[in-house]
Amino acid sequence: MTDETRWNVFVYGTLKKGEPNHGWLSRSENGFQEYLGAGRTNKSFPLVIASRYNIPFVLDSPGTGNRVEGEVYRVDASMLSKLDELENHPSYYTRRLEDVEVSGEMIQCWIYIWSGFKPELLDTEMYTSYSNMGQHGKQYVSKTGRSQGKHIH
Ligand code: PCA
Repeated sequence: MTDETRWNVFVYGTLKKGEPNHGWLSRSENGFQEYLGAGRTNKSFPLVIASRYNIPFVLDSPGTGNRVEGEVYRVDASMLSKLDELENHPSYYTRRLEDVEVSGEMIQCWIYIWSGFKPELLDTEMYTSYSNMGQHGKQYVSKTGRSQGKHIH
């Protein structure tokens, strides 16, 4: 029997269209996905670019920063577990439900958030929307482009 359960996921970083990990989300072997539209978190969060690999993170500090802009997808359980694999949930990012506004409606979506960050990160620049090729010049280093080990810190 096939699993018909569908989940909403809000992506704000490298998984968006045109960004370095979008291929992971659009690959049909990974599971089902359907684009629902542009979204914006209901709460504000710090969206920063950090670590030596220039990874975009929404930090677990609601009420700080901006309402973050991204994209909402409807995915199946298979795709959700593939996204967890990419994002190292639950050991690195944590996936949790947050309210996201899509076409004037508020819907609950999974979002990958970083809880274990150092407080100094709150002093770095906070963005509304992520683009790898943005003016910040902090280009993302893909997992395959990282020389040592499997850890992503
Ligand atoms: N990938 C996930 C979390 C941050 C990232 O680079 C996303 O795009 O939402």
